[in-house]
Amino acid sequence: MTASFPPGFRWGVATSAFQIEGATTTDGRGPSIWDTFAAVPGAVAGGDTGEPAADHYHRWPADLGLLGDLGVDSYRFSVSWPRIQPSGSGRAEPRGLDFYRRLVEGLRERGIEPFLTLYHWDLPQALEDNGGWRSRDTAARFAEYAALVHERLGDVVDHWTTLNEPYPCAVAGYGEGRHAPGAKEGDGALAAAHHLLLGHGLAVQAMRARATPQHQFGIVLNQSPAVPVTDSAADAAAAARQDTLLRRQFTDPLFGGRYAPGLAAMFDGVSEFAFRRDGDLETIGVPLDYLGVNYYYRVHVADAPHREPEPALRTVADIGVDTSRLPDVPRTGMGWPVEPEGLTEALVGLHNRYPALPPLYVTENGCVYPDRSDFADYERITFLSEHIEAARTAAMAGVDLRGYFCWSLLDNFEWAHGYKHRFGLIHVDYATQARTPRASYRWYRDFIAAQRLG
Ligand code: IFM
Repeated sequence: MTASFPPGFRWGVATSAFQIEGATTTDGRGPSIWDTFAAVPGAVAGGDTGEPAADHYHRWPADLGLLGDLGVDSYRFSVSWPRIQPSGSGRAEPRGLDFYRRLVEGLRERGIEPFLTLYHWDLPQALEDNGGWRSRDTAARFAEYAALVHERLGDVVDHWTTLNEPYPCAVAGYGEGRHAPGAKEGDGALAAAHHLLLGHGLAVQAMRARATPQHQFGIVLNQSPAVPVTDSAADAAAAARQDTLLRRQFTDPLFGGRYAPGLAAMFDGVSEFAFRRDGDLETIGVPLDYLGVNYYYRVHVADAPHREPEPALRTVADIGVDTSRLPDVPRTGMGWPVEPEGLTEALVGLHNRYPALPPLYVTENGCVYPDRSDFADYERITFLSEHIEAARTAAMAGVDLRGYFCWSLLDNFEWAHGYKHRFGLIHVDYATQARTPRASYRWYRDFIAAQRLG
């Protein structure tokens, strides 16, 4: 691999609060929708919950040591909203803010740049009880919460990400019911997507009002380009619908100044989009300093009948596509097709589509494979090196790419899959909380060191 990333390119790893922290009732933390959802029998594999996760809430000093030894210059993590506002609004819980302050100060002592994400799916349950992201009020609450965190940490954090992946929040959470809060709706899920974007825009405005010049504001989107399984017009149209739902529903308002063309027609009879108000597009389209791209796989799409013929009864995920016909390529332990070229395609595609696109980071990329007893995860090393090469190809093609974050530092709670699937460069024994770096940890450490030598 040629060492030709731009000067100053950042190398990091990513985690999120609910997936690693545990300590779900400690220091005044309130319940989140994922605590509630995980308690529903059958919702999460193995009946797993946010306990113990990787007990990072107590073991963060040792985890900082592992980050330091890895040699990353940047660390992407999220703040747990229910630690800061246990019931979703009102004054901040100082113990929650103090935890993140200690973490960030520890990062800075090691010369690691904190990339803070405000929302990685753990909505305070109290807000869900008032409608959750279906409700416009949640967008306003999110901006208040963002301002509280920004006020307390603005002197030690420069990179502020509002949302991680609003697509699964809205579609898996409010449409398919696979994620918290477990709803299966049409209009409600489309409203959730809109209010997530609105909350993002309001939060950036609130933080920017008191920002210093070095503060950067961004959002993270998952990008899975849709590929039609044949060259038929019907499959091409199905792929376009898939891209509209997963990508353009978010990227067009954020970077194109408009709602995605085709979205309203796709959901004719499902939603009247009455939740859109004058001025929302301007708020959502607030200029950003960066866009984070999470890439894992492409979606292969065939045209198919709607599962529910009656539009008024359809969920948001029922868009007349079949995504089960996978290509004949290797798959990860989660069954996801390994297609590094999809990362190049995602980055170059964004660059070509949106002239006003801010600089990009790859903010998540990683994989799961069954472990060997010696944690020699050669498949992960191959996966990461091929995807880093795909990112480099995009940078060479003119994409303003500023960094790459591997998902994830530690094994963690993989949402509805529970603890079964392990994404970590570091193995976590959940019974003892012992950390064991995998071979990929050493590979990434050596790779980063080699990049610095040029
Ligand atoms: O674990 C998740 C993460 O929380 C969001 N992006 C995808 C990862 C792997 O599924």
